[in-house]
Amino acid sequence: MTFSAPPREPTRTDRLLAAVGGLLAGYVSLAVADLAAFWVRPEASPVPAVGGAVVDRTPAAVKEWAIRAFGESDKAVLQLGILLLLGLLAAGIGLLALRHRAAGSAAVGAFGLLGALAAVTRPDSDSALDAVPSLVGAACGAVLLYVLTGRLLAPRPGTATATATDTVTAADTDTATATADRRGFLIVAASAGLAATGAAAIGRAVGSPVAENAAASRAALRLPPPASPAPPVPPGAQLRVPGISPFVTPNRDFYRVDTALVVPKVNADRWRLRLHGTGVREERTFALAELTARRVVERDITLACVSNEVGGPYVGNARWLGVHLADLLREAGVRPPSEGGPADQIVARSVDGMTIGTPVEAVMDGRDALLAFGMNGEPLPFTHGFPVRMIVPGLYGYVSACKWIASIELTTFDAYDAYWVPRGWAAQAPIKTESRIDTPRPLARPAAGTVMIAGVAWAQHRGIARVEVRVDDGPWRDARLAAEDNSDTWRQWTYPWTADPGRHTLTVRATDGTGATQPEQRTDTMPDGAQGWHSVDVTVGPRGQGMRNEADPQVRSGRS
Ligand SMILES: Nc1nc2c(c(=O)[nH]1)N[C@H]1C(S)=C(S)[C@@H](COP(=O)(O)O)O[C@H]1N2
Ligand SMILES: [Mo]
Repeated sequence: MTFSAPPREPTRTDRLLAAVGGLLAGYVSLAVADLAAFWVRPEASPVPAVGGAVVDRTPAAVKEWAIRAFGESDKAVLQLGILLLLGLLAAGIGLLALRHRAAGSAAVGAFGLLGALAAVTRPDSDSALDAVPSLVGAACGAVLLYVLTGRLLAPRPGTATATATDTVTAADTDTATATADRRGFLIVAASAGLAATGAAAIGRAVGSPVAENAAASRAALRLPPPASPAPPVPPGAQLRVPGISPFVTPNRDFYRVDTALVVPKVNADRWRLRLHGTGVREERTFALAELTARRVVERDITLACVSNEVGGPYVGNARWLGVHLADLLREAGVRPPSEGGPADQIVARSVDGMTIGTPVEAVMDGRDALLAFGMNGEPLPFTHGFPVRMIVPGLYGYVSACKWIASIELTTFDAYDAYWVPRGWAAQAPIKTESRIDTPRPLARPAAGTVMIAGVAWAQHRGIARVEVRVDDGPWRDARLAAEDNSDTWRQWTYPWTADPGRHTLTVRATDGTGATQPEQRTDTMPDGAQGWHSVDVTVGPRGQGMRNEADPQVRSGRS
């Protein structure tokens, strides 16, 4: 009697099944890990953890390319890329397991370790527990692969029988064995796949308890009435022109730019803000209720991203509710450099480890630099930094607008480079004077006659003094400016154009409150923000033909 099977050459079907087994082991690993992460911390799930590590190590040029190529889907594309790569590796591991059963499982384990390492070395990881999802997932995957490969390599009972009785032909044995082994494989594979999918579905339906608590804390937050309300938006600030960006960007349409692959869901009840560093008399920690109990101010402020190309969508205007950061700093004994203070940089750290450096001078020079908890009448959405974020009028978001803020450290620009600085972006970045044509949209085909050219212009904290429009190489003509809300907000503008049939290039430029005009020269977004005139090419059809300008809204609300 022989009990061990003679080694046999795997058939093509064996290899195919082995690759499927590898894929399935990978799938089960990720599904189990993701489920485990619900209880530990959603961010500790392997794909976002590895993705976050990739994001942090991505050269700025690649990040710029990704934003340009994929826009706000860049994160989805990254995670899809990771999944595809993992899929290939998993299939390869399946084939490896066919040759060396234990090696296959060890390889799954190695990936688990890699995921665990990525999770615990994320800047927001504060506990070794973050390793658990990847490890548990990989353990399940490794066992499954071992069992599945066992089915494929199973000793051929037929061979043993044949040796003992010598009555079945080789061909019969092979067929019988193959069928039996593969049936076992398929049964195990299907059960494991179904179990993992079912568990993942139940997990999704129940939701992460971590996120649930955060959502409950947000729902329970009552925004305090402002002691200093924002003046009502002047009626003339919002023009009635189809296709123009609305003066106030609704929260759901507000652009989102951050490095977070999983939106941090912070429980406001447990949230604390730590204030410390050079020149702080006594380190302090604030709970949300301590902030909302202070003198609350409400302000309209337009936020812009340094990654916004000329004519791009990463700019939006909202009504923020919060407290003046300068007051907190003064109470803590902080003086700006102009008063002899030792710190010239505020480094804000978020719960997900982002660091954002802001000049102390700008925060304390009297502008409405806010620790904001309200956005357009509701608590900050999770995507926009709940429970508290910074907003500093006049500075690009990456040097001012820290979301999910956890601490504020007073330091110097010499002593510390915030996240984007070693990645090639400027340490100091005031928002550049810019204007954008919202309508007509590029390549529109309006009918000849009066075409309303309209858009927005912004030069936060300097204000917009003038907007001019040029058709082809004609003279610059003054656009009509909408009423100004305040110098920290963008301004709508319109220009009724008497359009003749043919191809035309429309160009806009703005002049800010200091008298500086947006230059023609295009600059790159890197290192400190794109600038240059925005142009749109249109083809005007004969009167009464072609699409009407009004039917052609371009940038509806600050995003493409
Ligand atoms: N924690 C955190 N805060 C952040 C960022 C980030 O990646 N992480 N991105 C900054 C950048 S680059 C910009 S432009 C603004 C965008 O804010 P929004 O997503 O609310 O529009 O947030 C800033 N605050
Ligand atoms: Mo940004």
